[in-house]
Amino acid sequence: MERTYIMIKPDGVQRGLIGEIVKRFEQKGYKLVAMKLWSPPREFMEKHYADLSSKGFFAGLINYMVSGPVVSMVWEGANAVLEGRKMLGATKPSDSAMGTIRGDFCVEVGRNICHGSDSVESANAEIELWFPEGISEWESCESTWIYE
Ligand code: DAT
Ligand code: MG
Repeated sequence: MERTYIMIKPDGVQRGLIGEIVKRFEQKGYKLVAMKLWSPPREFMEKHYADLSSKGFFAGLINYMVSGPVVSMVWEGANAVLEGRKMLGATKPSDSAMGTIRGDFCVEVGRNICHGSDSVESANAEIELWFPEGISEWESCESTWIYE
């Protein structure tokens, strides 16, 4: 089973969208294996977005991402990385299909309410970065009704 790192950004938390976003991943059939609400320091967020450090929007992105607490989660399931990205929608909300989280709940790329790993490799690195304490292994009673 694949695991992906999904994060509700400060605007998603402030706008009361934690439950809605968690609900969508639960209802899809993915399993929550790690979750915390916290405010990581600026240097930590810069590490998370290190590959974007040369972009003109980097400073604004980091200011936004440390403007309040975020919800960090790991969701597990078949093709969780790619499917998770589909559920979030395109990076720019104006390109995000209706029915996706970004398509349904936000307007601007700089306030796009959620993050999802973009590959299995980056998911593994992000899970290690955000959950050095490890994740919870548990058996879901739904698994035989979700997978054949
Ligand atoms: P994604 O979050 O879909 O993986 P990304 O990794 O390319 O997209 O960028 C990370 C975040 O940076 C993105 O969610 C919002 C912000 N961002 C990306 N492109 C931007 C732009 N052109 N202007 C402002 N913010 C941008
Ligand atoms: Mg990205």
